[in-house]
Order: sequence, then structure tokens, then C-alpha cells
Amino acid sequence: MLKLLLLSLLSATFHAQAQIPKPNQLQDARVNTGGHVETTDTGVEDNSANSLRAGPRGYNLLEDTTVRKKIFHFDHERAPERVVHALGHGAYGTFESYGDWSNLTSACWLGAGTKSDVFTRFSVVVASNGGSESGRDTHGFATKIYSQCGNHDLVGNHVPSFFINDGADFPDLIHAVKFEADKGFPTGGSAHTTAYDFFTQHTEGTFQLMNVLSDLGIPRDVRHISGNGVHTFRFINAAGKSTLFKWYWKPMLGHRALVYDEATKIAGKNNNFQRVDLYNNIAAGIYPEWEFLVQLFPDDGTYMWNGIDLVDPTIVIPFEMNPPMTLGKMTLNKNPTNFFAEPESISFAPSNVVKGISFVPDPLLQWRLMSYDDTASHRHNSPNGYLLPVNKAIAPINNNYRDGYMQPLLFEGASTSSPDNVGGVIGASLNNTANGTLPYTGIPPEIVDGAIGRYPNLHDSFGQARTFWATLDKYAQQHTVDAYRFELGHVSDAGVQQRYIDNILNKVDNCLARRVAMGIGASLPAIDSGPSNKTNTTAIVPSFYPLAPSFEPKKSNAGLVIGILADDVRFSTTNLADLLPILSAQQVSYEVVSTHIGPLKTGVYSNQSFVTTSSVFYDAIIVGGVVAGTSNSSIDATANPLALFEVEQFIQEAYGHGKAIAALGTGVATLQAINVDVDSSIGVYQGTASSAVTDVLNALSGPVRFPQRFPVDDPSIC
Ligand code: HDD
Repeated sequence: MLKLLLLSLLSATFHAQAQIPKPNQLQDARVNTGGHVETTDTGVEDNSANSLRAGPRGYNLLEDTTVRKKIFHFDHERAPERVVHALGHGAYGTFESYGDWSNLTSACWLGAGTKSDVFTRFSVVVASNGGSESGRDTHGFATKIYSQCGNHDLVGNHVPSFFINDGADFPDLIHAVKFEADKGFPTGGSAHTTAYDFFTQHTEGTFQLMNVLSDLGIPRDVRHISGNGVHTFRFINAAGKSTLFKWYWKPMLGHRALVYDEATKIAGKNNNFQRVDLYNNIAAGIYPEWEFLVQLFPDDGTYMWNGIDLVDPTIVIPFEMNPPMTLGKMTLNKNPTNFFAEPESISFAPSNVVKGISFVPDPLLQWRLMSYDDTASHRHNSPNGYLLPVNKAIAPINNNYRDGYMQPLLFEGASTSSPDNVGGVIGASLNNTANGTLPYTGIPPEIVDGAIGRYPNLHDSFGQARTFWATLDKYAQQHTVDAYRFELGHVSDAGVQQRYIDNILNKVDNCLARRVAMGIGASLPAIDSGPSNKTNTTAIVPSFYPLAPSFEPKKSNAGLVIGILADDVRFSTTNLADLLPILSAQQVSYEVVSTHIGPLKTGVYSNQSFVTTSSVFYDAIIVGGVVAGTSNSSIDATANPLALFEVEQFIQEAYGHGKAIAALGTGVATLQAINVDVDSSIGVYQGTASSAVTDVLNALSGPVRFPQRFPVDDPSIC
């Protein structure tokens, strides 16, 4: 009886442990020092603001242990940054399963109506901490699902393929794209010789690189990117049936890209633009959401689907060929409390999967399965990193992992091995399927049979890149050509430049190769010496390529920001009052930009000046009756017109970046004064405050900006 009672008590504790919601668990770790008397880390009250000294102008005393501890702690404050994806940020949220997917997987977070807490960390691969989030790069998209059956990490990137298909090459890839070993520059970008030398050797990455050099490589922010698992994974249901899948996070807000000139300016003016955007939107209650999509493939033991290799992560399967299913939705709704303890200390690993999800023999994935825990132990200087608050599972943790640096747990009892008879942990049941046929792992038996060897992974490196190129419209193609020119233009070794053009680009598309070569002064491959798609029709447009204008015909504008240019007299409080309900109905915010911050003579409050902001921080602008220059006869002598140069620069930059512009009242004259033709220019609107802002918002929810304003190469190059 007593035994029964004990057992039921034990299982109640187990159950109670399993039910701890992540926010409550985190709450236990929180400390608020505000208003408390200062203590040392041994809990002794003191005041460390002034050193202990031999007299008011005398030497410091060695026995000042309080200040010594403070400085000692400070000296050790830095943990090493991640070897890649160092620059990142993130937020908490929830994942909700749309239904019962037990036919596919026993993963508990995909159970009927199951809600789990999550943390997602966004990152860029190349830049170090302190670098810019807006530079061209692959973005990381890593989500930890704190599920009832343990942590599941979905560690993906924002584009669907990868540069290499064997983990053995990963250290070389990263060495090549990070700064050059002898020089220490450039930091935070791949526009240099070693990177392109690598890309010339590793033709399998041609498609991935083209993704990054297209507008996909410079997303506006992380709310508008996809997540892609890249590899194929394995679902296993309770009956032990395996189904292969690839996963995607699809942004409910749609995709949005910058133009390159804008990206570089944002990188310089606010290198944290992306984390600021996420933080501010979450703080304002505008929560970004992503749907969780999977493409399914029968597991027939070949790891092939329709002739496509499922274990080569440089290859994608277009959604048209295999339309994805939508399994659930993630919402990010809570900012971290402490940057170091949460986005910085979180550690992800693709090997962290719950029962019901497993792996395939993809040689890139296989190395990832060991690398992440290894690097996390290095970063935390301990294998105990999974016990940090942000990493800790909400499911019970009971094992024989013991000791090590910074072990925070106090294990009771003598047992440290299993199986044992002295009260230790009990291994999980060997059979966890209905018919009891599976071994410990829950993975269906797979007979592995092959000759040991170091095998190269060979495939057609250029076909997918060629298809991708053909799906871009002429403006998106021009941006991509310019990106190749920028990158190769910064390659100092002419041999590397020419090899990339001849051996890679000319095998993708002759016209692309010639255009890039022409732009950087390299030798043009002979006309038609490579395949070429001169007609540039949109063939297959894989649905996760957001560049085709037909994709996402209507996007949400939530969280975008409009800049309103105003001078001291011409943009009235009535104008502002007319705009506001229209903006707020779409969760769009605004900033009034003028010569100075503070109230204008109209009573409108200016939040920004030309010194504190720039057109690159606005998705569209409204020229609110500003009149530039003094030559315009409509100028009110009492007004304080903005300097012609500042207004001109602001508007022309926005125009050049393809943004929608609206002019109210005398704003039309302003645009005309700087040669923007309000009547004939595409994407330039005039009218009342409410009609103009409506036009601007409609333009913003359209597919892309107004690329017609960008120059395009003379087609005679090909
Ligand atoms: Fe990786 C971090 C994504 C290949 C080794 N990787 C890291 C992060 C993401 C990815 C999102 C940042 C996680 C965070 O925010 O903390 N990595 C990918 C994807 C890959 C990929 C989608 C290919 C499909 N990675 C890859 C390979 C290896 C690594 C082949 C090693 C063999 N990745 C690492 C790492 C990092 C990392 C060195 C650095 C920090 C960390 O793991 O925790 O271990």
C-alpha cells in the first residue's frame, strides 16, 4: 500500500515536472536587482563604486576584495562567439500543431492541437558579433521547441539549399568565406578571393550561391524570411512506419527584400536594423508568424524521389513538383529578458530531435549531428550548457551525466550507472511501438551495406542554378548580375575571377557570364559558348522563391514604417489625423522627418531629423507639403524650408531604391523641383492625405517595389 502510494506520488511529481510551462521555468531563473542594496557574489553588502585607497589621493589597497571581484568578473565576461552564425538575436513564442499528425510521426509537438513554447534565433553566417545583420549573407533560422517529450531543434537557414554536400568540407567553406587568414579582411562578407576560389572548386554550391546573390540574400528583416530545413529528415509513426520529409517555415507576412545599395547603407547606419525591427514589432504586439510546411516522400530505401537525390542538400524539390502540407504555425510573441542569457547562450543542435523524427544518410547532416554539441561545449566551456535556463528542457531530465564545469544540479543518492540495483535511473522501455518490434531508438530497422570508401558526391551542379536564373524577371536578374559583379569585382586574383566566370557562370548561362565579365573587366566567354536562356520567360517558379512577382500577390504591411517629410508649415495636424487611421488599420507606423526633432510650427511633432535618420529606414515616403529650395514661388516667407540638398537626397534615394512615394499639396512642387515627374513616374502618387497614403499602402502590399526605375544592361551584350 505504502509502495503504491509512493509510486503514485512519484508519478505525480514526474507529471508535475513535465507540465512546467517554459515561461514559469524561466521565471525561476530571473533576478531583478533593482532597488536592492548592492552585494558581492558571496552575498556580502558593499559599495563597489569607489576603490579602497590609502587616503583620498593614495594607492589602491590589495584587500579591496569587493572591487577586485567586480573587475575579475568583468575580465571574464566574454564567452567565445559562435564559429559561424555568431551574429544573432531571437525571441520566444509558441508553436501550435494544426492537427493530429500521428499518421506520420509520433513527435508529440505535432499532436492534435498541441501547443509548445519555442525560442527562435536568427543569425547571419559570416559576420562576427558587432558586424552588420543587413549585409548579404545566408541567414540562420533556428528554433528550439520545448515540447512535453523533450527539446526538438529545427536548425535551418533562410534559403532552401546549401553550399556543400559533405560535412567534411564545412571547415574549409567557412575558412574560405570568413576573412582571409593572412590579411584579416574583409570581415562579414564573401566578396573576396578565397571565397570565390572555394566556390570555383565546389561547383555543387552554384545554386546556393545564386540564391544568396539574388535579392533573397538581402532580406528586409527576419520577419520576412523563410526557414528551410535543407536536409531530408525522417518521420516515424507509432507503428514504426518511416516517411521522409523536408521542412519549411513560411512567413505569413510574405517575403521582402532590400535593394543592395540600401542594404549597405542600413548596414552602416544601423547594423542592428534586423534585431531592432523584430524587437520593436514584438514589443508593439505585432507578432510575426510562420506556418510549418513539409514535403513528404515515401521511404523506399533509395533516398530518391522522382529521380531527385534526397540526401544531397544542395538540391531542392520545387513545391510545384511536390506541394507541401501545412502542419502548424509558430508565433513569436515575447522578447528575451537578457541578451547574453538567452539568444547568446542558447545552443541548438540538429541532433536534438524527439521520438518520431530521425535522420537520413546525408553526409552533411551526419556531421552536423556531432558538430553542434561539440561547439556548444566549447562555447559554454562545459558540457552542462543544456542546463542553462534558455536551453533547459521542460520535460524531466534524469540521466547519469555528472559533474563537469559549472554543474548546477545537486544529484541525490549514490547511483551513477545504469542498469543498477541501488536506486538509479531506469532506461526507457526497449519496445516503444504497438507491435514491439523496434529497438531502443524507435528507428525502423535499416540494413546498411556498402563498401567503405571516401566517396565524392557528384551531380549536375548547374541545372538548378540555370532554372533559378530563368525564373527571375529582368530586374531580379539585373540585381543578381550586379551582385556577382560586386563580389567578383572585389576578388583581387584575376585568375580566380576568370575561372569563376568560365568554369561556373558560363556553364549556368552564357549571357549571365558575359554580363558579369563585362562589368568587371574580365574576358567575356565567346558568345553561345555556354547554354543560354535569352528569351527569359518565366518557366517553373518554385514557390519558395519569393522573387517572381506572381508569388505573394498581396502581402501584409504589418510592421512597416512610413517616413513623412514635413516642414514647419505645410503638413498640418489635420493631414496627420487623416493619415493615422489608415496606417494603423494596417499596423503600419510612421515617423515625421524634418530639419529638427520636436514640435513644428504646425503643431505636428517631428520624431526624426535628417541627421538622425535616413530614407533607407522607411518602406515608403510621403512628401507632406515640403517645399524644397527658395526658387519656388509658392514658398511662404515665414516658413523655414528644408535645405534643398537634404530633401533632394532623401527623396531621390527613396526613388532610386524603388519605393512608393506620395506627395501631398505643395509636396508635388517639391518632387518637381528635384525632377521626379509626379504625373508620369510609376509608383509616385499625389492627392489628399488619405488617398495618397492608401495608394502607398496598396503599392507596399504588392509583389515588389518599382524595379522599373532600376537601370538594366543593354541586351546586346549577349
Ligand atoms: Fe550549422 C550554427 C544552420 C551546416 C556546424 N548552423 C548554425 C546555426 C544555424 C545553422 C541556423 C546557428 C544556430 C544558432 O542560432 O545558434 N548549418 C546550418 C544549416 C546547414 C549547416 C542549415 C546546412 C544545411 N553547420 C553545418 C555543417 C556543420 C555546421 C555541415 C559542421 C559540420 N553550425 C555549425 C556549428 C554551429 C552552427 C559550427 C556554430 C554555433 C553552433 O553550431 O552552435 O557547429
